[in-house]
Amino acid sequence: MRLTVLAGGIGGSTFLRGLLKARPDAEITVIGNTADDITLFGLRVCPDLDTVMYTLGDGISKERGWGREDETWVIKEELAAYGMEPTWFGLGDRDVATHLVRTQMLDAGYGLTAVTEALCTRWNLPVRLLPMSDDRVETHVVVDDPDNPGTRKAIHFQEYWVRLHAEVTAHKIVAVGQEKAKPAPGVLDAIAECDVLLVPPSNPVVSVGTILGVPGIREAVRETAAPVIGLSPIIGTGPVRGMADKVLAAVGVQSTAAAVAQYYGSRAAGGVLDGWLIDTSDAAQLGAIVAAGIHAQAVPLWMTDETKTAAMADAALTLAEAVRR
Ligand code: FO1
Repeated sequence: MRLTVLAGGIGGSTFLRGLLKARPDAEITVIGNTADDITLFGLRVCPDLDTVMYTLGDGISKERGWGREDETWVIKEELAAYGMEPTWFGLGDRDVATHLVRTQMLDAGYGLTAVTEALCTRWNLPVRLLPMSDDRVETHVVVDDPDNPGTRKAIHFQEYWVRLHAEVTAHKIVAVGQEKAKPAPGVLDAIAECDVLLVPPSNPVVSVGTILGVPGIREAVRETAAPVIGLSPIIGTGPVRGMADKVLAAVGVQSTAAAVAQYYGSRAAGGVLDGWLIDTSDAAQLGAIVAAGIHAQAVPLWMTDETKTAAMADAALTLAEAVRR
């Protein structure tokens, strides 16, 4: 069975571990979000690609959910001693090696797809990991400028997320460069040729939204013969993890399972979803989702361990067969 998954960082990676447990023999292609990427100290950092790679390659820090296990921070300390900014982004020594390899290959003219394939070779990934695009797309967030009251400024998503903990109002989310970006090699085929396309509980705006926003990708999702099944990243009115609710507000979407389903939209009504899984505690929202033209089911969605996540993945694949046209 060929499965394609549009994944962000931590939520997407956690879901993928459950999917692999549920379907160990499936051929899985992950289309990873690259709009979180940032260049720091001359190094290109790809947080969502690295989180998938480290998680499925068993190198991830389980405590942090990002970066490496058994990490040390000497380079970070030395950079701070030189007064180098930013100091708010945690670059671990092991992680820096990944960024050195990536940056060296990019500078040699390789595209991000080839670089990602080379990095993943070391990690023996059980999936094929593709960046959404080889072109640069960077999410920036428009916030109030504390130094000039009454004015606003755009900051990199990582500064909003890591330095400001998404605690300030995001007036606007802008994926810089997205309109000129092209889907990376293999991305459109992976969407057209899979048996089921899955949208895991990643951030619908700055992870899945930025993938769908690459010209050609949303259209390919709408046209694929495969059922498109999503899992809600929101339970109750809060995100399963992370701060999805903060960026949903920026795009005027309520932080509920039904509102996110409507944000993605049913395929029949011009959106991308055929089916949507919500948590059992949100079952009262099923009617609204079905009324929006999306098949829906309420199952436990807390990814507290791999067995529970595997059950969610299984439920998504079962719903896919139920809605297959
Ligand atoms: N997240 C943090 O909250 N603090 C950090 O210092 C941090 C560093 C970091 C370094 C490499 C990397 O791949 C990810 C890192 N993240 C950090 C997570 C990152 O901000 C998020 O994984 C995504 O960008 C949002 O999904």
